[in-house]
Amino acid sequence: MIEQTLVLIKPDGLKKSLTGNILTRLSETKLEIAAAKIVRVSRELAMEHYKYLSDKPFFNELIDYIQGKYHDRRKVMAMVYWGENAIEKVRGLAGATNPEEADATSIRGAFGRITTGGVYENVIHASANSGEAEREIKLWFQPDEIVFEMYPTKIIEAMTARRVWV
Ligand code: IDP
Ligand code: MG
Repeated sequence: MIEQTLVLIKPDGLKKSLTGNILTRLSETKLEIAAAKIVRVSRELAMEHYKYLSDKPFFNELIDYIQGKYHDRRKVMAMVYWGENAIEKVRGLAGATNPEEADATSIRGAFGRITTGGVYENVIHASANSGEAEREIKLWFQPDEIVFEMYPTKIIEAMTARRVWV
């Protein structure tokens, strides 16, 4: 099945200079990159992305982590990968959520760690299923930032203030 999935290189992945390594691993899947950007993660975006974990004891630390507060890198790299079984392929490369339990050859197993504060710093995010992928891709990307039409869109006429180059 042709699918799309959201991939984030988390702040620890950026800080550890793993971007090239991760892109190389992902390129071996033969999936296509349909969108990519560097994002400064607002608290609102972080909380919306992880809203299903809001009742967990580690939620506040998780929000600080994805915002880059532990890595003085206030950014993540966000990408959409597209192709046959994209969700399962990327989850397989990423490895288990707990980096100590993840297969040692997976990205999380090789490069992740659990901090003394109990945060799973696991380097990469990958959508868990097609419903989550749709929710996450629509949260992180606007339709015009993605090279394929993955989900239905509509055109609205709007006069809104926006920043332009001077
Ligand atoms: P996933 O990233 O493998 O889909 P989720 O359960 O969706 O796992 O959790 C989102 C993120 O929250 C994880 O990637 C990890 O950074 C963090 N996390 C999940 N469970 C725990 C935990 O038990 N302790 C600390 N952090 C956790
Ligand atoms: Mg998840």
